[in-house]
Amino acid sequence: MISRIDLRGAAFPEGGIDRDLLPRAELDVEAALEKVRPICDDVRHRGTAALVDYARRFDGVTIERVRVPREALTRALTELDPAVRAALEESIRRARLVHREQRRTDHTTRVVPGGTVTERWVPVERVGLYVPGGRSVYPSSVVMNVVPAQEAGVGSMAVASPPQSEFGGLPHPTILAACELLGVEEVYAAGGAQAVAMFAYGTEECRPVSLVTGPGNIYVAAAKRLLKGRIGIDAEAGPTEIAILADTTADPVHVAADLISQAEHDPLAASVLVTDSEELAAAVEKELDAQVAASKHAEERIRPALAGRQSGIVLVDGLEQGLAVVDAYAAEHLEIQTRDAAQVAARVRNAGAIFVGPYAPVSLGDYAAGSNHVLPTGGCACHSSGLSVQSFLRGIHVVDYTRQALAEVAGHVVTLAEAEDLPAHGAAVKARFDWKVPGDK
Ligand code: HSO
Ligand code: ZN
Repeated sequence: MISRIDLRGAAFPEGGIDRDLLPRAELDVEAALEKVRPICDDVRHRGTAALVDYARRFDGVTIERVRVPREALTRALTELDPAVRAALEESIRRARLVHREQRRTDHTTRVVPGGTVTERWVPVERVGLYVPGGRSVYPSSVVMNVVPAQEAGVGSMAVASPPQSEFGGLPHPTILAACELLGVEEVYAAGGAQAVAMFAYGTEECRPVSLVTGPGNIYVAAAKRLLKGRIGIDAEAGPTEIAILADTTADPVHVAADLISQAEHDPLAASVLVTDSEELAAAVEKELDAQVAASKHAEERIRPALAGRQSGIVLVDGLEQGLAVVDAYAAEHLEIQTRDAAQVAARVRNAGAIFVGPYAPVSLGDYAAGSNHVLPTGGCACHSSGLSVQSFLRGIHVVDYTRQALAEVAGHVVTLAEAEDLPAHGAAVKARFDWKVPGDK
């Protein structure tokens, strides 16, 4: 069901191994761009009327307005299963603990006497959070987007999630309940590219936002790419990924269960085991057969995900090569199930999140570790981080110099301005000293 890639005996060059040797899904966001462009333009020009039309066409619902009424939010929370409410509350509590500590404090550097630069952290004024609602309905993703935004101090936020015919054209009730629990009152029944366009351009009902975060399908990713610049975006989330670096100390039952857990998301999800143990590989293959057969989403998602070319068991010669492979892969989620797992984890350079040892499965992080589950996919973990308070802040440099402090460095500014053939830059400094640079004869 899962293929093997045998890298034993392969040369591992100094600069890291060739990523093309490793399994990975390809997502053609470029191709979706042409499809979403007219949709985004339409929302820009016709606003709510366009969103209502797309709700009919793509979601099969007839709605008159896109904004979810207040009563629907309160009702959803009242009707929420108490066990789900308790679990969401605990998830929120833990996420708050972690994200609160990420808050940045302003810092002032005294560069010279009379010359300071302060880095002032300012939250984005208004953000739009997209919550998917097709194959996946993830109230946990509401938590993972809203909590960091709130902890950053974002003053205004709106959530959009696709209208569901089953629920009278409203987003899924668990999504609404999670919004209510978090105190988010502005919720829209809009999905796909059109929801991103609503956030970017604004409509009669929804004020435009400055930043859009949250995962979504390929059309959401394409709309984010198209509208980036007008709005800020987080990453373009691709299908979920789990990589597990494991040795003979790992329990094949756990390894198989964890590989399956993320394969459950999507037929394009990636599950990758990297091990130096042929014995573990064989035991995991056997376990996969047994556990997949007993899984609810086996046929439509898990089997295709595990059998796809994005998944595989990578055999390596030892831990060093294993580390080289997981660094080259840069997984969204990386589990370390080896001897001295914490020490091994400390050596990893590239991963969205690292899960250490036998009692930190990715599912824990998905719901209730306190960490964020919106993480870089597709190898982007080598240059980007997951969602955090930082994603919702901007650092503004505030430059404050006295006359004397400017005088001290004026000559250097003028010299550099001349070196760049930008004499007006130098003139702006000279004008403050009667056109004579301090220190000149
Ligand atoms: N593993 C997903 C997040 C998620 N899992 C939501 C369950 N619900 C991407 O990190
Ligand atoms: Zn998950």
